[in-house]
Amino acid sequence: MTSTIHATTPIEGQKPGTSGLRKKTPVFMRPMYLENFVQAIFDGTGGAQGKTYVLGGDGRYFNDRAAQVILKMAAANGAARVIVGQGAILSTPAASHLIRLNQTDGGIIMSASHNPGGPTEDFGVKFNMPNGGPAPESVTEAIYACTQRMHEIHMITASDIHLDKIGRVRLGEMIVDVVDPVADYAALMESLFDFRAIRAMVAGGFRMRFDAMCAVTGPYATEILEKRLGMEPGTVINATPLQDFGGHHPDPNPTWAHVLMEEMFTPNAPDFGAASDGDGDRNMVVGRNIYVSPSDSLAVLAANAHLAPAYKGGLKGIARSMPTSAAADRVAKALGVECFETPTGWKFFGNLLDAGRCTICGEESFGTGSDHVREKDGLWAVLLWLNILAVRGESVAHIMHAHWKRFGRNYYSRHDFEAIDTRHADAMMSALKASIPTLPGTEIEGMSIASADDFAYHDPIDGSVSRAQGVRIKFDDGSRIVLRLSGTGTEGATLRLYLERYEPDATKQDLDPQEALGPVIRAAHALAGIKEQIGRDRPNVIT
Ligand code: G16
Repeated sequence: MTSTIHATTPIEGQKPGTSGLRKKTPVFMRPMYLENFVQAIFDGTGGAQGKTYVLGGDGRYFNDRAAQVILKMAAANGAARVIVGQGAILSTPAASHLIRLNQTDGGIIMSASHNPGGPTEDFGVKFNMPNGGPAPESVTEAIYACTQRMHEIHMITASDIHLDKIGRVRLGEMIVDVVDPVADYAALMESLFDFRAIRAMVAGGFRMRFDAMCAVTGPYATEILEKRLGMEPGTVINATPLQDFGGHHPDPNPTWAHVLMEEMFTPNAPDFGAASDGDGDRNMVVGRNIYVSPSDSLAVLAANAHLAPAYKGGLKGIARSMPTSAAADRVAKALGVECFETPTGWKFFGNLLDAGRCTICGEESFGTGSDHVREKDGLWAVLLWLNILAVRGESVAHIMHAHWKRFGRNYYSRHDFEAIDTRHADAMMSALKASIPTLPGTEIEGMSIASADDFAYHDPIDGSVSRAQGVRIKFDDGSRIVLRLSGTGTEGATLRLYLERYEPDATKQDLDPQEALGPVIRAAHALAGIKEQIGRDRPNVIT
């Protein structure tokens, strides 16, 4: 077995986005593309010499081959040990947990998350820090800088390792521990929640449907929901992870998880439904005849978290991404705890969690999590919901209506315009940003603009500043419009338009959100000139 230095040249465009580097799979499979980026991860984080890493991915096409390359590169770069999920599989939250549990020097996660997988779809790689969380901007910038001056990569010449067999093997000098991807994670979940109360609810006839969308969560959900909580076999559908996710778009939202949505709105629907994404960090929650928006889910989880053993002492604080609705802020106020507004991207929660300033975090993009790991965690959110349902003994619909009655309802929706021309998207955002100073005081759709800005985040822990995180337009009645371009797409640009309106009157809280948001939607289109700028007036995904 020899360690070889391979000459290479910088490859353009290896700048990590909202969550690591995501590209079309054929791009990742080009000669040296993966290798350059992985070498940049090692170089940009002080080298791999003597370090221990976690490695796993969501099982999408190219996951297995990429894992072999990464292992051989880790060995050549001097890593002491890599802990790999069996079959090179780990959900993102499970990887985060393993990094923390084993106190490793970080981990490499192979995933393009909610993006489709397959030979012509998407692939991704990201680095997580020793705290288990996604690398912050300072580190992704350092990695990117390394990609720009990359001239050699290190990789040993060796046969592939059998990653299907649990146990310890050696790759050159490096130890490779192939571990059960589910066991430690399932044990963690059992330590956080009242499984006995949930089992009793299940024994009493409670029914659930979990759509794993042929992605990584299948084995985790089957083990926890069916085996440990006693739900009937078949509760988890699309439970076998497939390289192309069975053609599904593994993004748990009403558009892509429509099969689950349809079932939950039938007369004989289960009591509770949920779906998760490609790598298991996102979740969608739906009750019988009621969809729970991610922003509302965060607020309800925060308001009721004390019902679960792990959070019975209360929350230290709540954090949400800026485009997420202010529903959680109202809960934080009622609980008398701090509330933080961060840019989009789970990496921004890491400092707050590490500093003990917040316990629960969430995003409108179907992400919720807590300080148990440093990633959002789809199954965690589902289990906290189940714990709350078991203790309260009420339906999802009842809990939602009671929540709105107490706190008011933040009607909320996100409109996505996907795969638009990047130049048009950039031009639209530039024009909108240029108009910011003129917006306050403007009357539109019977509302008056109170303030407008391009969101900048000042991290209260390390003092770093992240600018240009999205245009916020706030109205004097509490309504809000946010516009930003996605940092996770791989095709053209995706415009995300986030819409919010607050309704304190309990007699007006049952409207269809699109109807309730009508004036806000019209105002957004007029202010940003969406049709004129990008040539589209209808979103292709509404969440
Ligand atoms: C990632 C990030 C999230 C972010 C989401 C959408 O999620 O971890 O924090 O909210 O992307 O980002 P964007 O609006 O830039 O597309 P995931 O599940 O894709 O890893």
